[in-house]
Amino acid sequence: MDIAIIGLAQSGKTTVFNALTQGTAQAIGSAGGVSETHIGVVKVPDPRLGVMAGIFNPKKVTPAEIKYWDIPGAVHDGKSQGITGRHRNVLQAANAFLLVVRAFENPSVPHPQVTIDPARDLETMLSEIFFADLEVMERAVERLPDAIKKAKPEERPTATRHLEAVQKVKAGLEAGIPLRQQQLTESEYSFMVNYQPLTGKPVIVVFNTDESDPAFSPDQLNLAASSMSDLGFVSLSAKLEAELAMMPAEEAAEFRQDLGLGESALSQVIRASYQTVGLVSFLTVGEDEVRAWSVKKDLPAQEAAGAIHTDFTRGFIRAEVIPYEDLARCGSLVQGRKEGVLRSEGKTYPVKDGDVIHFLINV
Ligand SMILES: Nc1nc2c(ncn2[C@@H]2O[C@H](COP(=O)(O)OP(=O)(O)O)[C@@H](O)[C@H]2O)c(=O)[nH]1
Ligand SMILES: [Mg+2]
Repeated sequence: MDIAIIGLAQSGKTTVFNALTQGTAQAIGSAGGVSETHIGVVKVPDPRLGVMAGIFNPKKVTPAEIKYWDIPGAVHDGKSQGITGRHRNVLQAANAFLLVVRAFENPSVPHPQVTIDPARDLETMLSEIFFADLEVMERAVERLPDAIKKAKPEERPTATRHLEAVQKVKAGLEAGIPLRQQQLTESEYSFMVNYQPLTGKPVIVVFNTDESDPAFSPDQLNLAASSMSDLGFVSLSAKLEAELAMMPAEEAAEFRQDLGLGESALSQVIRASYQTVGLVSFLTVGEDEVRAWSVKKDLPAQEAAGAIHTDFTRGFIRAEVIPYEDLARCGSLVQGRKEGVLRSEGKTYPVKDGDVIHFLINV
């Protein structure tokens, strides 16, 4: 799972990244800084792993991972960073976006649009994503009729369907509907894979609030647009969270209690990411390794096997599945089989959160 962090200049993207990854990436507060793209791997906390480790006593315990990408902006000119131009490939490859919106006051960090206005900034960023897709669709609509003319007769029907799919998506975008909310047939959708439209990706919005106003809530903003109905929302003070993330865990917990802060930025963002993207974790267990894997909810077992190794999809025979609670109660796979809670499932079995799965593979 790759999540790209986007947002206006000085919204706190790098600070959020640091809060999530306990990283030391430099947050550039003054104009003119150019830095590298930062990639941070975050381990998804999962208490079920500890319980499984108690049963299997494995050599290794490996949590699921989410990769966060912090994309720098070369210019601090008030434009969004990275939507267009050289970082587009990173955005297209991402599974979701973490959109940082500035809600903090900080006179020493000038806002590119001068005033602090989270609703405006959120809309600015969402429309940039829209326009990036529209531009791609418009170019395709101009180019494709020519391609149809030049196509061999037997390729013409496909090329025509391609154009129709692009026109449909373009019309949807013009009506303000992001791709992820458009109703496409499987065939129409397959043409979109070439374009990797950005509005097809889930968006988790992080309101970067003021340290002095941790109670900030997006409810106070007017975010009624239906194009926003499927966004995830998190509010946190990135600066404070980044500082806490650098402290020893015990000390951070004490501060958190004193300040009346709830969940850490990391667990808030991970939970929102799982919810918004529709992820679940399944587990694999054994004496070598107990491990969690994140996949889309209800993904067919055959495809879920591909999360472990791409060859596993091709060689899939069946999956032996036992829900985590049952295995924790039974204390062993053998006992689970005896009690009939360890089941054998086929290719299309939709994977659920907490399934402990053993894939039988023909390699
Ligand atoms: N007061 C305050 N300052 C912040 C907060 N988040 C970021 N900043 C400051 O804003 C400046 C820009 O942050 P940075 O993470 O580099 O923004 P980016 O351009 O979006 O990557 C830095 O000086 C940060 O210290 C916050 O929650 N509160
Ligand atoms: Mg930055």
